[in-house]
Order: sequence, then C-alpha cells, then structure tokens
Amino acid sequence: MSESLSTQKLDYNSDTYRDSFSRINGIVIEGEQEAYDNFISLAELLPEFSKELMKLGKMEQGHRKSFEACGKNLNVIPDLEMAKYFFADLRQLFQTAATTSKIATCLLIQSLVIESFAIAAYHNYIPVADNFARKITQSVVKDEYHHLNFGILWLKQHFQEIKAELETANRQILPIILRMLNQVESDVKVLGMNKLELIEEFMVHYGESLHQIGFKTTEILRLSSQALTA
Ligand code: Y39
Ligand code: FE
Ligand code: FE
Repeated sequence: MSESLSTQKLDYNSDTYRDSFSRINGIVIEGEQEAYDNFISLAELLPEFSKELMKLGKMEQGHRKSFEACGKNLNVIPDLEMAKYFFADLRQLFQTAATTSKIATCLLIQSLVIESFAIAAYHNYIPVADNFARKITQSVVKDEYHHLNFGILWLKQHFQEIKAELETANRQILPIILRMLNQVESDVKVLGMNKLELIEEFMVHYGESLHQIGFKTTEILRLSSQALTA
C-alpha cells in the first residue's frame, strides 16, 4: 500500500463513491453466490469430499450476506445485473468444465484462481474500507485461505495426471481474469484501490499455489505470461 493511497481521503457518503460501490458491491455479492454454486458442483464431482465442499459453499453464502450488509450500511443498491454480465465468461468456463467432469479444471478455476482473486481484492480493500465493511472483510478473507488450501491439497495429490489439463485451463482463464480487472479499473480507483496492486497480489497468491501443487519456477513464469494475451 503506497503512502499516497493510504492517506487518500475517501468520502464514503458521496455520490461518486456510492456509485462505484454499487458496481463493486454487486460484483462481490454475485461472486460469492457463484462461488457457492461452484462448491455445490464440486461436491457432486467429488463425493468423497462432499461434506467438506458443502461446508466451504456455506461459508460463501455467509460472505454474500455479509457483503449485502455492507451495501445497506452505505445505503447502496448493488448492481447485480452488471455483475452477472461481469462473471459470464468465467461462469461459462466453469460450467463447461463441470458438465464434462474436468475436476482439475474446476478446482483450478474456483479454488486457485477465483480464491486468489478474492484474497487480492479483499486485502487491498481492507485498508481503504469504511469501518463497518473493514471488520466484515477481515473476517471473510480468513475463510478464503481455507478455500484456496482445499484446491492446493487435491491438485497436489493428483499433479502428474492433471498437469496438462491445468496448463490448458490456465491458458483459458488468465486472459479472462485480466479483462475483468481492466473492466473495474476506474471503480476500484474511486474506492481507493489500484489495479496494478490487485494484479500483483493476485499473481503472488496464484503463483505460490501453483508452486505448492508441484509446478517449477520456470513453468510458473510460462503459465503466468498467458495473462499477457488478454
Ligand atoms: O471465493 C470467493 O469468495 C470469491 C467469490 C469471491 C470473489 C469476489 C470477486 C471480487 C472481485 C472484486 C473486483 C475487483 C476489486
Ligand atoms: Fe467468499
Ligand atoms: Fe471463497
């Protein structure tokens, strides 16, 4: 967090702030809902982990409610229609993988990429959030690490058989994530965040998780560079 950003004055009740907040809040609420849906799909694909995955999904439902409260607290109506559109490509990619039983792809999308995206977004938001939303986001972000770890554990155990599938999934998803970040650049700026810092932190968490499941540094750099085709 740079000095200029952490000391930037934010007027949480201004129309400008609340207008941008309505879109970002909508995205977060819709994102939590889709994360819930994804964990339910994963529970069907991985019956031996069904109980655990349902539990992770329930946490996402709780997150959605928490972020709905953040919108109400600022007297903002979340823009859920725009948010559905925002997630359309990502949802399509997950659903295609789920219907073709590509478990590794599903876990890469939800558990590594979306969770790394969530951790980056929430971490960057905490220092600039209003007091109410800050406390909520601090507790939510702790849960997201559990969601990330579930994916790391499973993918690590099956690494040799799924390595090629993960490379394909990575090539499909990174440009989508980068495009999504570009779309919210001006709104996150109004909220006191910065796109480049979001990308940096996303890449750190995602790259670290790829390392933990078994990819070598040179492979991680090659995988990461796929984001540049966005
Ligand atoms: O696992 C989760 O809880 C993920 C669904 C939530 C992702 C929320 C996406 C946040 C994107 C914010 C836009 C950039 C600040
Ligand atoms: Fe969540
Ligand atoms: Fe999550």
